[in-house]
Amino acid sequence: MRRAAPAHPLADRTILLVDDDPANIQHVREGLAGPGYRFREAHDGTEALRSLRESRPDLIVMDVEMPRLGGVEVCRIIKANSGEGGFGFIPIILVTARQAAGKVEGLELGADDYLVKPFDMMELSARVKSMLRLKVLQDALVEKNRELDFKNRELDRANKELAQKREELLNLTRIDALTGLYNRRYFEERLNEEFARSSRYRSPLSLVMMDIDHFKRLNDTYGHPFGDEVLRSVAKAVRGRLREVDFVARYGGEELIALLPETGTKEALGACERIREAIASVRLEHRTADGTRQEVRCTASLGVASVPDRTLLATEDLLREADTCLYAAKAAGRNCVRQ
Ligand code: GH3
Ligand code: MG
Ligand code: MG
Ligand code: MG
Ligand code: MG
Repeated sequence: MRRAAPAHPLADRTILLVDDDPANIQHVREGLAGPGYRFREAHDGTEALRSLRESRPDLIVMDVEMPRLGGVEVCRIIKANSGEGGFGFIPIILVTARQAAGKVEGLELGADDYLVKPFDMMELSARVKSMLRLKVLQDALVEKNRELDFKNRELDRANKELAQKREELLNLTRIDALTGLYNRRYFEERLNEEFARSSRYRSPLSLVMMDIDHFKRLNDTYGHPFGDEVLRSVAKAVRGRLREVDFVARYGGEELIALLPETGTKEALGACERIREAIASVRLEHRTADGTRQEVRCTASLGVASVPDRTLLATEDLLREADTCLYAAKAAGRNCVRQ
């Protein structure tokens, strides 16, 4: 619901009148009665500060000479607390019986305007209007800034979400859907990087190729979906046997491949033996339609090649050598490692 616009653009604005003499306050109230301002009153500096803590006026017209806490001191306190979380911007018109010398002091302390008693009511009225116009502009600026801050925060949040989504999407293009391992394409990217790093620093790097033994037979006996299940379990067993820094991918149908950085021939052979054992320890249960249960196991053959090696100068050499070793493992009777 839209509020009816006030009759005067500055009506509805609140002015805090601070003076230890009630007659002065009354005089100013009457003089400013025209546009429909709201008034609040305080009779010394302490009361003025208390009133400010309760709610913010749009303007303060304040006497300088007051008992206990004078107008100049109150002005200093308000202006020192005008930042975020403080009083904000409240224009202050100081009124004093002093001679014009005090004017400079008051303005330097941050009073926005200054009048010397006895003053012309028309002049006070004009200065009040000018100060309130300033305050209206300032309020609009503060509001705009707040909106911009809010929009910026929303943009930041949206950007972060987008970056995360992009990362997730990118990851999806690297993952093999069946096994959850990385796919061949991403493996090749990583192989190129790791091979280049290993060549540059002459650090050891091993590549393992694994192929499940007689997988065709397993598929034929228990069905393709069960074969998929076996493949998932083997992938999990291999991943679980390797270090965080090792990189495992599905290279083809039932062929997995692993990259072991900082791993030479001896350690690679050990790692392959552990992988071979882990795969041979996988136990799956197959159920036929009539409810018969059967324990199914499988084995795999592994071929491993390592650099530095004088004959392996490119990633293709390393891949070919590991494949040759895998073939040798198959020829040697399967469920074994060849290097
Ligand atoms: P070996 O490797 O010991 O020589 O015998 P093998 O029976 O495993 O022979 P090969 O590696 O040539 O055959 C791979 C089989 O794996 C053929 C194919 O039907 C099956 N296969 C490939 N990808 C998948 C898959 O995603 N799911 C299932 N269930 N089977 C697959
Ligand atoms: Mg006074
Ligand atoms: Mg195969
Ligand atoms: Mg084969
Ligand atoms: Mg096979």
